[in-house]
Amino acid sequence: MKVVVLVGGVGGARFLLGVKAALGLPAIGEAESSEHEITAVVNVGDDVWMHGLRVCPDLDTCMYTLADGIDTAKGWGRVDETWSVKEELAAYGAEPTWFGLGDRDIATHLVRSRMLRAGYSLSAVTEALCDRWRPGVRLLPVTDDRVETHVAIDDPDTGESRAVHFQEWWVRYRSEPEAHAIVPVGADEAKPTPEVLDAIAQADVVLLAPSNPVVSIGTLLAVPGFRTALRETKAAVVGLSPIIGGKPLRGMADACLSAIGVETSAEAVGRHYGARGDAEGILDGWLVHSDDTADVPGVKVRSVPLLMSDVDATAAMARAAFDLASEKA
Ligand code: FO1
Repeated sequence: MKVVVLVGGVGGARFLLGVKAALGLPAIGEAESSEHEITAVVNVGDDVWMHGLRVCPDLDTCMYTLADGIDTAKGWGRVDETWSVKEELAAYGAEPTWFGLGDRDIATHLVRSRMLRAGYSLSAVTEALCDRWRPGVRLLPVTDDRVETHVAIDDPDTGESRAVHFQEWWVRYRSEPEAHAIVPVGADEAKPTPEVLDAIAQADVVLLAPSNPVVSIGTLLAVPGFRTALRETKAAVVGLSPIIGGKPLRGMADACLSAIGVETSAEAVGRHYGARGDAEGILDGWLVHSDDTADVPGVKVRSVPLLMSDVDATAAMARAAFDLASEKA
């Protein structure tokens, strides 16, 4: 089976572990051979230049998580990490000091930045990095063009309104300042890569991971042509709600949803994505948590446990999504 999964960072990476397990593949690493193909289309809006290095948090979180290189406590960065370079940068007063780049993680950014400067696309860079890590899932950035999520806030120190990179809002300010607007800068001029469009067109099933509907899934949908590809594929498109019992499991989906005027509920997010039978919608099916209900016109809704407490629980979620997808046929 050809499965395409739309993902952001931590939640998306954890979900991919379950998708692999649901297909009988080892959650970590690469199987010798399999008749299944899993492709992750990954958000690039969190990507950022830091100290002259290109950091791609969602791509790296997926790569490290699927190859057991991740710091599972933090959900990002490398396990067994050291911070000598970070300490030296701070000693120089080199800003930003609020963004932690670990010594092992820096090697990834050095290889990526050198390849990007040599003219390689982000897709080619990601393929090269995955040649070492072998995540067992093909990781595709949604676009090779520059798309960066910026957030309009009132500066906590001066009160004046300004736009900050998503990482400053999320890491420096802990997403506390109200987000007046969240903008995927560059999306209008970006296009999905041919590999992404081909994967969606060839897919048997497309799943929306329980990632942030605004800054992760929303950024994918903001790339012109991506939404159309989802509406035109023969594959069934099934999403999993990131909102459980009226609140997000982790991260800041509620702060982001309020910024775009969407209520923080499984039903509201499902309606936000919309039914493929509608003018703009993308969903055939929508999985909500066992205690939630949702009426999403034109979309088949099922209630199943959506807590990714371990790989087996996540695999059960993926199987439920495959079952719902097969009902569409
Ligand atoms: N998150 C933090 O809360 N603090 C950090 O210092 C930090 C550094 C960092 C470095 C590399 C990387 O790939 C991710 C990093 N993150 C950090 C997480 C990152 O902000 C989020 O994982 C994503 O952008 C949201 O999914």
